[in-house]
Amino acid sequence: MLIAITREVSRNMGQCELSHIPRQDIDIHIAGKQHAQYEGVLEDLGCKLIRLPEEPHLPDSVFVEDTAIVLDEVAIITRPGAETRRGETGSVSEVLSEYRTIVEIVSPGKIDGGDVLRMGRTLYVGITDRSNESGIMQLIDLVSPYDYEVVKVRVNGCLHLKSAVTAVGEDKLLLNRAWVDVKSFAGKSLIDVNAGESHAANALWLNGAIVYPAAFPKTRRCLEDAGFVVRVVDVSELQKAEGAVTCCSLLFRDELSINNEL
Ligand code: CIR
Repeated sequence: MLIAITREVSRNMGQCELSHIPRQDIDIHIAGKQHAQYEGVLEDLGCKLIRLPEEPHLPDSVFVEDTAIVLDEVAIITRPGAETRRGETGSVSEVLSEYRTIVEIVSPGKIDGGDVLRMGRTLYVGITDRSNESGIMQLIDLVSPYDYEVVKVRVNGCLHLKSAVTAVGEDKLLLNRAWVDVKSFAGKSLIDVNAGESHAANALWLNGAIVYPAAFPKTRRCLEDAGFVVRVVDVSELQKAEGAVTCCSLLFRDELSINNEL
């Protein structure tokens, strides 16, 4: 069983952080509906949802992915790169402490969960404006006792590593190679986004399906033609806040699933 932590859209999401896209009006009502549909798809795909209440004073708080890195053995509470987002971690830490031992990234380190891509026992970590050397060194110290390797990846032109590349299978990646150094992913099978859809690399691979934004039909067709099961969600209002599909949930296995596998 997978557990998904989500959080209701803040009514002030219009005041979100933006780094690489221009500000546009966000319809909060539509954003809330889109978010609810996204949650419905996660449930359809077998997740048990833990929905956190709205945090009106934290505009970006729907993007829970950035607040933690949850592994089978431990949960690492991040120190988000944007100061305005640091208040988001406490409530997530509280929930996660029921499921995992909690450890934390501390100042001067900063790291956003959107910069951490796990594939098996490898954690690829983006070097971005949101995640610095101190944060990454702390992460290495925290996860090496559990036998994870950390690979640093240069990212250019987008917010997070997972804006540029996400896993769509055990060793398959969907990526925009203009934004990420592909040499970091030697040995993996690579699927390129359509050249006209630069933001199309953020996909959520979940229980055999891919949760994927409606905004990228050409890349989606390419995934479907390659045999992937794609569950399309319209997240247009969340995209105006520079978010997409991985960022709206924190997914982790419950203890029973972990023990069954051992
Ligand atoms: C931010 O700039 O922090 C938010 N407006 C968007 C965060 C999206 N997070 C993610 O993709 N992991």
